[in-house]
Amino acid sequence: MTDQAWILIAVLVVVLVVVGAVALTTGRRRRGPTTLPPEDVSPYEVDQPPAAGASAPVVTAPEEPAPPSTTPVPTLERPEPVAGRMQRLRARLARSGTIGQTLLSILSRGDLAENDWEEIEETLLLADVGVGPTTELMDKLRTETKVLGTTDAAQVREVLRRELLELVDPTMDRVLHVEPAIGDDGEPHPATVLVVGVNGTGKTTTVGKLARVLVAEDHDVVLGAADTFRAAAADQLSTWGARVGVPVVRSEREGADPAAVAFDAVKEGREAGADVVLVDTAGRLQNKAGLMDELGKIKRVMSRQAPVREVLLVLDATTGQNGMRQAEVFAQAVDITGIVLTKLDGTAKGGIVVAVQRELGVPVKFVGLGEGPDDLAPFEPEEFVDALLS
Ligand SMILES: Nc1nc2c(ncn2[C@@H]2O[C@H](COP(=O)(O)OP(=O)(O)O)[C@@H](O)[C@H]2O)c(=O)[nH]1
Ligand SMILES: [Mg+2]
Repeated sequence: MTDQAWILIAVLVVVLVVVGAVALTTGRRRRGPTTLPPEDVSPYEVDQPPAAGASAPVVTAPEEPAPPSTTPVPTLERPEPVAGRMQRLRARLARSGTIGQTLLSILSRGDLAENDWEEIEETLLLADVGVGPTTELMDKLRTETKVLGTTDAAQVREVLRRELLELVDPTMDRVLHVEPAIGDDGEPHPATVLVVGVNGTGKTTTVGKLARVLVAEDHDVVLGAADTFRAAAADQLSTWGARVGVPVVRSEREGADPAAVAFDAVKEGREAGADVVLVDTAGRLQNKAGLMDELGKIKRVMSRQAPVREVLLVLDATTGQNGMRQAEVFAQAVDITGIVLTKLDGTAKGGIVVAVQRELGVPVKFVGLGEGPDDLAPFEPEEFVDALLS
């Protein structure tokens, strides 16, 4: 063979090696461990969903022409606009509506006797409004109905509407704060949101739904699967992300340090120039000290990349007083900035909105009203009270 032929062969080998290496590193990106100090740092991976309209990678064999690809092109879902969601889902509050109707019918009897007031009290307590707010509302209603001196349904309704609305407090700031911000280093950093709560309350679902809310509002989102307790939790989140083209940072290993995954998610968010990073957590309520340690560490470690703007507590509206006790424990472990009340579609105990806000001094920012992907609505006090009275 001639020298040229040898050179040609050498060049071909080099080209093949380079092409092979590139093919191996594209597709799914895998990373080695980060340099995070936490004891138990895990390698993690990013599920990069394909961009809209992008075709799946096709491997071609040199000898035969590639058959037409039958892999379906993944199409991204377009989440429903956020405005007006609570109105759309209003019918789902129908069960909660019985509080308002019962109160209206009692108040319309006029000239109420003590047993009528007891009935009102019982209605409010059964709806989980809580003892303090119930007493407060009853005092106001006693005075107002006396002043009103009428059983006119429309007027009684107006009084009740005004008082219920005051109880729900329309003045609270219910905005999810994900506005862009510049860090101490002068660099823009993503707004980060940590989602906490007991197992089964709907955290992962809520993170998935929230991602859709943010995508609907044109945000670039990254999700962090810091529930490393069960691999299924990360899979669940990956599915949510893939549907709307949102990358999910997760650990390859069950039982990895959740703080390391949360750290990596925020890091990935910074590097990708995302504007919001949402981090899902496990809901282990071992004991208060353990919970404080774990959530405190996750929050601290995330803050190294970007300040944690929101800590959302997810509460299952159907769990009543038990849920309230859990809420208190979480509030002691980490500074909650907002509440997401899930499963409000499956309960007549809508009064928990009032009770939990009072107890924690933090607004309900979103409500879950079903299992559909867009069944999460920004909480609107007027809509809520109107639904109770409809
Ligand atoms: N009806 C209803 N079900 C919900 C709602 N939010 C969550 N769920 C369901 O609650 C179950 C537990 O949710 P998941 O997100 O896995 O809870 P996690 O353990 O806190 O992460 C799932 O079956 C969800 O579909 C809601 O607003 N309404
Ligand atoms: Mg979960």
